Amino acid sequence: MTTKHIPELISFNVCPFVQRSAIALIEKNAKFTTTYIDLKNPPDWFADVSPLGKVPVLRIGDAIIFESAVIAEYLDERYAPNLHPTNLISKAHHRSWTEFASDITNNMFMMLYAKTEESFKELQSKIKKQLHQVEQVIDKQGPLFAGEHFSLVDAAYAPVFLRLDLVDQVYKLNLFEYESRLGLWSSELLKRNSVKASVVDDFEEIFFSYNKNSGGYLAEQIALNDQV
Ligand SMILES: N[C@@H](CCC(=O)N[C@@H](CS)C(=O)NCC(=O)O)C(=O)O
Repeated sequence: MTTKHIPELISFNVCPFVQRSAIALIEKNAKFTTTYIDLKNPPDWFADVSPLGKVPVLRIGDAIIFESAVIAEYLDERYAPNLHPTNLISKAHHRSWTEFASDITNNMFMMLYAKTEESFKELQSKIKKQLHQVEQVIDKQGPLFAGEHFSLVDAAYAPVFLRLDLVDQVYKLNLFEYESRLGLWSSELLKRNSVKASVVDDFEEIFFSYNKNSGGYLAEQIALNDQV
């Protein structure tokens, strides 16, 4: 194992889990390269570097690190500044709520591509409830999860807020009020340089094009709104 190599982030351009890794790398001002693959048609070498067949993967020389939470921990240990609190309980608390972000991310993914109105609405209310749960534990003043300092848990929620915000511009999800504490957190994350720089320039276009091609309930609603 060596750390002299520049990390290579193996990515899929709309993946929220990859975005977490990119945000952490950028926050840490680390040099890295990004290799994009098409998950629907992955290159032959992908199976050799991704035991679970998923992105993100971080390749450092011959070493392979997979799972976004593990990548985040590695980056935090390797590069300053520290994006975890030092207090052990606070650190574990951040990790727990990062796990929670993974559940929201998966529900969001299923909502974006849900085939029926019923499943879409079910997931929409599940996410609304989950966001309300997070709102109970975030720092009261903000603007970020733990107050003023950016942490890895912020990197896990930013991809969720980014996608919900894009959808909200064309189809009102009504998941939280923009004037609420969650709204403040979301807008703070969305204007952050690391978050903006963590996705490809044409992210919005690509994101909506995947959604449109899914033929799901949301795509149908967006198309209907377009006709109005
Ligand atoms: N638990 C994984 C989830 C990563 C994940 O689900 N990535 C998706 C793309 S956003 C993927 O690679 N899916 C391919 C598949 O499941 O076959 C992590 O946190 O890294």
